Amino acid sequence: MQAIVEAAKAEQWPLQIAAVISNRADAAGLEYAAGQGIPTAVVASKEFPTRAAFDAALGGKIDEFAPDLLVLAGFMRILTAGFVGHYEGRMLNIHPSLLPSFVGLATHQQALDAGVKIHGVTVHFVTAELDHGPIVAQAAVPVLPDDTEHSLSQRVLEQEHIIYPWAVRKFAEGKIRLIGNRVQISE
Ligand code: NHR
Repeated sequence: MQAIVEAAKAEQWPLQIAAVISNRADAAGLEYAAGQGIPTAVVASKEFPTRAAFDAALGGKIDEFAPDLLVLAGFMRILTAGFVGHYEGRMLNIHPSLLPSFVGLATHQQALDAGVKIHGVTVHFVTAELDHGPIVAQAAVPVLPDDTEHSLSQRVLEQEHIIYPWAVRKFAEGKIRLIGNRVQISE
């Protein structure tokens, strides 16, 4: 999230960051965003009895800001199909693996356990099926012999900070087209 906000400022993107919203009051990104003059909000997931109730409250809060694009950045709650449908074609996520490999959590450990020589990161549209939406951008990194989960995750994170801002900018510029399951991006 911070990398996106910094790139938007430095490169003077044609957009406004409408708000930064978290399901946890202690998320570090809230303080950063507030310091940048960005509106913030918390919808505390632990205060809701069901996923559907949380998603309804979250959606209500997001819609107050009427965003054109919703960007998941470190958001760790699986979203219901109803929520996802409401933002179809206008919600992005970044997932730390080369999808469709290694969905879910602990992706760097999954890559080490599988013994792959190349790992990476994927920006994708969010659909109801976890980590399966249309792929917008990917970046690959080598897996080195002495890698640990930490060293590998740091190498991937460097790429995350490049491709996520790039993808958001392309969306804001109207240069991303969804054709079925495929994403077309123009220069
Ligand atoms: N929701 C839908 N419907 N589809 C996707 O593709 C989603 C999504 C919600 C979040 C981000 C994803 C990631 O890239 C994401 C993609 C959390 C979990 C998870 O298991 C899985 C994938 C992602 C984020 N969450 C647990 C849950 O029960 C909680 C885990 C925790 O709190 O640590 O929600 O990583």
